[in-house]
Amino acid sequence: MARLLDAIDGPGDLKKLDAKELQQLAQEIRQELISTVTISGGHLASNLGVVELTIALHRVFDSPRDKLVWDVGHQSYVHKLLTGRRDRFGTLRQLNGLSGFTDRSESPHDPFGSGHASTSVSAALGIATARDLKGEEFSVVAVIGDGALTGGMAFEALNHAGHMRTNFIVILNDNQMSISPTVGAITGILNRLWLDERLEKAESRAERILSGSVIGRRVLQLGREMKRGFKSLTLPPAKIWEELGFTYMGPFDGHDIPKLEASLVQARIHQRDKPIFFHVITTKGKGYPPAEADAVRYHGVANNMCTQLMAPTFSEIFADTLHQIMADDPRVVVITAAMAEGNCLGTIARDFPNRFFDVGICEEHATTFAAGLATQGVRPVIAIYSTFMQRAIDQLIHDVCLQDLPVVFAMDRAGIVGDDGKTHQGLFDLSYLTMVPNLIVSAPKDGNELRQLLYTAIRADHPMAVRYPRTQTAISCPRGTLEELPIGRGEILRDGKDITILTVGPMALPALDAARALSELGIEAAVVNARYIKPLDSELILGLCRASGRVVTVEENVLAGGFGSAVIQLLHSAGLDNTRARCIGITDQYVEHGPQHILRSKFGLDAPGIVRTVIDNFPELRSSVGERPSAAVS
Ligand SMILES: Cc1ncc(C[n+]2csc(CCOP(=O)(O)OP(=O)(O)O)c2C)c(N)n1
Repeated sequence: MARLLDAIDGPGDLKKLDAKELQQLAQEIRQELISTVTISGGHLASNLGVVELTIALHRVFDSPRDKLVWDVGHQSYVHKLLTGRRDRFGTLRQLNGLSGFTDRSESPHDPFGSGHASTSVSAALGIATARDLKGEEFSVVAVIGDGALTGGMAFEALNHAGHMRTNFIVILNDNQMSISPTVGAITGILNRLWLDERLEKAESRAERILSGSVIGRRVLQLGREMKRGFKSLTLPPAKIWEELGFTYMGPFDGHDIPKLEASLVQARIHQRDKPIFFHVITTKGKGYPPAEADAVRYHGVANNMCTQLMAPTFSEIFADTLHQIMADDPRVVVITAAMAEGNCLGTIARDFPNRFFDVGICEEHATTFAAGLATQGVRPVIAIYSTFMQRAIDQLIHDVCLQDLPVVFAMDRAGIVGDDGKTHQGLFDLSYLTMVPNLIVSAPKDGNELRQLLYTAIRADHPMAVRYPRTQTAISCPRGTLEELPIGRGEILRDGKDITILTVGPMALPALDAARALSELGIEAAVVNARYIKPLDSELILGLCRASGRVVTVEENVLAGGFGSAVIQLLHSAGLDNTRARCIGITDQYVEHGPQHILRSKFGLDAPGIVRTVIDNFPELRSSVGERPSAAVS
């Protein structure tokens, strides 16, 4: 039987379907999500939860004229399927394929790009304000999850919007889940709204049953008095949004298309001199029993191309080492901004519940909260992805480093992350970290070194960052004795008189491969694991550069302001201007989604790339030994 979905080339086609067909369409969309995302990887449970909401939105509003702004954008797959991207859906998160988030360059139906949380209300308010300034007419809708609503920026925007009285709609997609259950006091308020809704429903059912008898009517009367008493003790939760300047509507069942549509039409007509807060209750993972039962696991599923190596990931080594350290040192606490799963903190949360803090999607607060803790002798470790740390640069500079407070930044997903693409690449941290006074910046080449650097960081009396990638480590890294690694000292991994290859983190490994290949060509390259990007091991670096006069730096970071820049500055300030330097890293651009190894190879961040850089830029090395072909040079 032909699928209804195959005839949906744009939102206009949705409007031709009747209620029964819409049910079938929802079913087909779920099938499509499950079959595609289990192969491509991506945010499965979040999208299963918004199928009906997305259909209803596209039937009531007229995209792209009306603007739908999805927060984070991880739940925009259904929107993509319904807005002319069905044929390309199989390319989701693959090289040159559809992005896993909204992207203005991908479709006119994506009025705002996303990836990081809590931006939708600000963006929608900006779009609506521009509309009003230009005297245009269209609707603007932001869709934000209860997880993203924990981010401070969402509240800044709500505060501003209520004050502006701008005509737009904020839809809260409330499934009580961030990646793990949503934390925070606001969640408590939302739960009460939900409870009120259930109470109302239960009450009308009871009324129908009890009103038939005298005793029943007495019981009803008593019940009403008790409810009034209960309500008078609590602030009606919807009032919060009303007090903020919004008209509150809801809560609505987010899986009932006809009711959603009718209420959205009301909201669309109603929106005149006040923004609307439209509260929808959904079930994360809806319609796929494994995802409904375990929405945390199915929030983001890995693609089935992922190789299952025996070696652990850097994230696992981090969490295991931190657990070991926390068992010995009661000063140590860990903070996550809603990323406990990604940072592998489950066991720590279980074993040290009083020293584990999930603060919500609140990187800024996490950082200053850590600073406050550190002033009192506590040793906070912030477990955070490199890309999300970008949110809190001022807190890092102003609250932590300016006061030289011993906070540890465990920066996961540093470097190229792969399928999540340009919003999630961890390619700026070396630049934004190394510019900050007092901050020590380090990167381990493997899991064993991560263990030692984390231990060093926790014992340092200064702020320190340890950055590590989204990957397995090359070797097995069992627990052992922890030792401090002297701050500012690198390690020579291989000697070589002709040229020095200076590397950051796991780039040491392809550099060693490259050095072996170069050796076959008669070029002897020294390989150095910088280990500390700040302070640099100036003695070691300058000594090697003085000897060979040639250096190549290799880093998974943007070239601007990164490790290579720091090395060149060091050479310059030491008067070694004659040393010829080449830097391998990310040139001035955002890096798309795709497999990590392909993206690395595109930027020369692998053994063949390093060999090429040496041969192309230092041709005299090769000519001095004659042309000798090598299989390793490709
Ligand atoms: C600034 C930032 N921090 C962390 C994340 C990682 N992240 C992606 S989705 C998500 C949870 C979002 O929860 P919610 O908004 O409730 O959406 P749901 O998936 O539950 O529908 C998190 C923490 C992010 N995208 N941006």
